[in-house]
Amino acid sequence: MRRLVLLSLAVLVGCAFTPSGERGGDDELTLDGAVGADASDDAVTATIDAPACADTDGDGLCNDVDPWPCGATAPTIAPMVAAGTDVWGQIADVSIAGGGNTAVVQPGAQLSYSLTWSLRDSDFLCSSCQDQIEVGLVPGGRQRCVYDDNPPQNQTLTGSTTVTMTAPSAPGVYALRFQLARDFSCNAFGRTGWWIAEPGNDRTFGVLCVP
Ligand SMILES: [Ca+2]
Ligand SMILES: [Ca+2]
Repeated sequence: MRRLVLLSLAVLVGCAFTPSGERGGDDELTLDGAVGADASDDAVTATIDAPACADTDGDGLCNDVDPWPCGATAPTIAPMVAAGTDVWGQIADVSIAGGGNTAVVQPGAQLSYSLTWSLRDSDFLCSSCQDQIEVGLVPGGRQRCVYDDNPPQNQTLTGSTTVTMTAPSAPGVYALRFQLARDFSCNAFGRTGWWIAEPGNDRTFGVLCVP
């Protein structure tokens, strides 16, 4: 029993070992119970050199075991993000590649994210206006509209959609954001960028880390 416990401890120490450089060069692990027939001659001392590894964000965790290789930890993104008054929109239930609203994606990888959108147009001055909910990356640009129609007046519409995309090729942190638009259509007059201006951080519904 003692041998099992000590071995488990050794494994734990091994897992927690982080070659950050903070602990200097060599680290010593004492593996009791690793060899020998009885506890008295079990003790061996193994010296382990810190393995070289890529640690892009310098937090002491190698990239291949770092759950968020773009900083200490993934940012916390609100599960529902809303904007607007006369034309109100909301994005919720965001799942990137089957996970939550933050994800590590490899450069240039194909991925998809799903979301639930809601929209209410209570602007009585323009009952014939078309509305759009645009989504895209900042930095990176608009991807598409998840809503593009003239909604019934002052009713909350809701729908779900999945957006497929190619991850950026350059390492970095990219925000998924939405913009409310009132163009004639999503691509009126060949427009492919954001309506009026790139949306700010208050319209972030997801974050991608490209290591
Ligand atoms: Ca790291
Ligand atoms: Ca990290």
